[in-house]
This record gives sequence, structure tokens and C-alpha cells, in this order.
Amino acid sequence: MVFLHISDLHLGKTLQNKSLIEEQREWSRRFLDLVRREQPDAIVIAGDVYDRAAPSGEAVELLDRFLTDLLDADGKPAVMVVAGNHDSGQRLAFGSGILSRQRLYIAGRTERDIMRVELSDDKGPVSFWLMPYTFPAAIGQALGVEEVPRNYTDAVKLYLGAQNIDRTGRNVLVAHQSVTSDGKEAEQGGSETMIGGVGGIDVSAFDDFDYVALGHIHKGQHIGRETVRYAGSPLCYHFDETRWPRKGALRVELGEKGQVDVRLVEIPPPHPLRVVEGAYDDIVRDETASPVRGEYVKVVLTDRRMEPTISDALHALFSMKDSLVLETLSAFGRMTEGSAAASGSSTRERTLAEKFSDFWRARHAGADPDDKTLALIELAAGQVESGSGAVDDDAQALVTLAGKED
Ligand SMILES: [Mn+2]
Repeated sequence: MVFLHISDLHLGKTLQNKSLIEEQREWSRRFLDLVRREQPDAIVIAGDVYDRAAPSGEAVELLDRFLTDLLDADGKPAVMVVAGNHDSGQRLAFGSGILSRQRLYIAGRTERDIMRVELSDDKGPVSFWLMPYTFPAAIGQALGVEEVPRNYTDAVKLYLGAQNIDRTGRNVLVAHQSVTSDGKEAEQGGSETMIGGVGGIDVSAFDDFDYVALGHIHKGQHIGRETVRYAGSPLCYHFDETRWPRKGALRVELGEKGQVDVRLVEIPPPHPLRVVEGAYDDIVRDETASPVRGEYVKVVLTDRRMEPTISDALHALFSMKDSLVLETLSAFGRMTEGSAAASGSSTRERTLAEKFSDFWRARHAGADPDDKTLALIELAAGQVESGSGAVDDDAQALVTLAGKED
């Protein structure tokens, strides 16, 4: 049994106000070529299909085309999708009952019974469990339990424990969550809009599954064991993410129970992202000499301030190479004036309330939260920090909201 695992497509995403839809359209063609080559039994999409809960018309159209082409590909693979925190589960699951007859399985909401899709090969059946993005309150509601653990690990253990899973058979879980191992979170790629330290599920909750196909973190990696994996986003969606340029689909082969072989099949981006940093004259010299073309570039000047004439010259320089400058900035002032304190306030050292506030600002064009919001933020942060993950409903609602697109 072979399946391809991808996640975090974020269809409709923009980067520095540039629509990436053409980029995503070309990527989907490249992925389809891979599907035609590999002829997998299934394709698994582990959430954040869209970039926002109310996706643009062209994003919906692209997904429609993409899924149709996948289902039509030689070998007629089954296609399984779970909603991520960026998706609206209800909207994504529109028509899912009808679509399942075409072997397109979409799990949008946390239900009492996790959607199970059974496929088989010469070694017997494989159960795929499609668990959309979830959280303790949703699990409590689905199970009809009033006293659901506030702690994500315990809540998810309770939820999985309530499913009718044959542990002697082969099982694959598809999920969109933050998974931790020994209390450590997976390393973020850079384009996630999530708050660290919230909603982590210990990897031990997934011991019953031969493979766990995860979405949520945009840097592809395994967490805990080799067979609990984030596929990562298909493209770099932030210049920070260019630290991890190897992107693609995970090809997973299941043999007998417990035998799992995973490898990354790289899919090159149509326009690679690159950060170009240096003195102006050096950049002009090097880029004029370099044969590399067709990139999306961020330029960081180290020897002078960014002025309109310089910015224009940089745009012109890169456009001659069919490249596009998406962002220009100067590190010159920062480096000369920069004190250790100013540059040393990394995410790790900030309090949870500050991180919530940063997140708010990032979502509201840099505006500061008003007093009421600030009070809610401090309430939520305080409750998250006050040990044992005890969060009351207001704070829980905020944490959930924070993980959603507005
Ligand atoms: Mn995502």
C-alpha cells in the first residue's frame, strides 16, 4: 500500500500582498505529475487546505480542479482530506457524503465517530482515520461528556480511546495538531500563524497508529518516532522558511503490520524564495554575474538605508532576471544602533501574553489590542500558564479563535 501525504496547501495565500495562486496552480500540476508516476493507492491531505475560512473564488476553483484531477489519475487513488485550523470544517465538508461515493473523503468537524476509510491490498485492510483539527471542548461535545480533560493530550487520548480501533490491524491517523515529544514542540517553519506552547499533544497519544500523517507545522519533520510526520507546506510561505528549502510530498509505503517506509519526494517550487543580504554594490555585482533567474526575493541592505531610488534600482536589477522583489529592508540602522536588548527579545523569551499580543498585531495590521482585548489576552495567558493546562471557557474560546483566520 502506497500513499502520498501532503498538508498545509494554504490555497489562496498571499505573500507581501502578492497572490500565490499561480504558484500554487503550477505546484498542483507538478504534484499531479508525481501522482501519475507513482500511482499511489491514496492521497492524504492533512489540513489547512485553504488559507482562510472563507476562501477566495479562485482558491475554491483551484481545489476543485486539483481534487478532480487527482481522482481521475491513473490507478484512481482515494483522496482523503481533513480540515485544519485555517479551514472552516463545515464549508470544506460540503457535499462530503456524496463525494465519498467518488472516493473523495472529507472530514470537516469533530464528530462522535472519527471518519474511517478502509482500503486493502494483498496484506489485508488498512484503516485511515480522518481526524480534523480538534480541541478539548469540541471533543467533549462530540462524545457528550461534560468533564472532558482540558489538557489536549488527555482529551485526544479519551477521544481515540472511544473509537473502535482494531489494534491488531494496520491503522493510519490523519490529523492537524501540534504534537510534542518529551514536552518539546516541533520546530516551526516560519509561516505558521500559531502560538507556541498551546494545544500540544504528546506523541504517545498516537501509539496505536502505524503512521500518523500530520499537518499544522510548515517545516516537514518527524516528531518522536520516524512514523509520526509533518509533511510541511508544499511551498515556502515566508522568507524565514527558506532555511528549510526541501519541500515535497511524503511517499509512505505500508508493508505488513508495523512495516512503514517513508521518504520525501521533492517537488521544486516554480519560483524559489531567497533572502539576498549584503552591501548594495556587492549585491549589484553578484546578481549581475549570477545566472539564477525566476526567484521571489527579499533584499536586506547592510551598508545603507533603503531609499526610493535604491529600492527602484533593486527592483529593476531583479526584473532583468525575471525575478521579483517582494520585500526590501535595511539592516544598516538596526546594526549600528541596535543594542543587544533590542535584538535579543526572541520569541522564546517573551511571555505568553506578549506572544498573544504579537499575534493580535500581526492579524490587525500592526494595531495594538484595545483594553478589553488586552484583558482577555492576559486572562487567557494567565490561565494557560497557571499549570496543568487548566483553561476556562473564555480563554479556551480565545485560544481557539487565535488559531483561526479572521
Ligand atoms: Mn498551516
